[in-house]
Amino acid sequence: MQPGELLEVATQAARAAAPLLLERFGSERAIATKSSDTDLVSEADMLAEAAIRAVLAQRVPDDAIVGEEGKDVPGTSGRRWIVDPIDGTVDYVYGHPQWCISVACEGLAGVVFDPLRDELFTAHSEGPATLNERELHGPPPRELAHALIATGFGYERSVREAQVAGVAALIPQVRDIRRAGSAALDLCWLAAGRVDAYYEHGVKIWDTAAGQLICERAGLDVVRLDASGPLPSGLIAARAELIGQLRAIIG
Ligand code: LIP
Repeated sequence: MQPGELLEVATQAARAAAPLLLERFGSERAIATKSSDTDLVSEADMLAEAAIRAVLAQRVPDDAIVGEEGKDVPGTSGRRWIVDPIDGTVDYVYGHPQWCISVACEGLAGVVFDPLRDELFTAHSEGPATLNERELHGPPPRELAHALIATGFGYERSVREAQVAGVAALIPQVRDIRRAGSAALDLCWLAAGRVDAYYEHGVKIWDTAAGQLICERAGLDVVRLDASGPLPSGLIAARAELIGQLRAIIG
């Protein structure tokens, strides 16, 4: 399959989960917690991932699947799908309108679908990043002091305590920060120029796989942040000239 065909599969899979998520949004309750008592999972997460997996099983049955809520599926094709049925689960459960569906064929195609706004962010390895078929090229050049920075915080107290130092050092030196609650949306909003940079320690591959490709195809740099003490590894994404300045501040 060519990257463009894989993108069509990713789009079909992401859209398959949207109706049930929209129907349950605003009345959903968490059914369990995971890494900490604030890391929620809902029945909607489980149902949405099942809908996505059903499309992948039918369209690309020989491919591997890694999903936030389900068991890994080994494959024989060499391709691996990375699925987050609701990125922004806490937002979703609270009725906070900032969540999305993220489906990636690792390194080849990625879709982030925001059903509330009907915004479909896409990219494949041989084409542009797009929002509802309009090409994306990231934010314009801006100096750090005028930059709007998206970030997020971990579910574990020890990680959050370590993240405070970085964000405290950052806030006086930039325009402002934004904490949307969804890494996938943060990355896509960066590709769309709605923020100037995004960084976060502790994000998982299913949070970022699609959004990272969309940022890269929009011409942005996406760089790994190494683990440091209690801070787990993560990533930073921005125009190249901002990456070094931000890393010097957040450590
Ligand atoms: C979320 C990430 C977000 C992070 C949240 C959470 P989830 O993923 O997308 O960037 O700050 O703590 O991890 O759990 O909603 O799929």
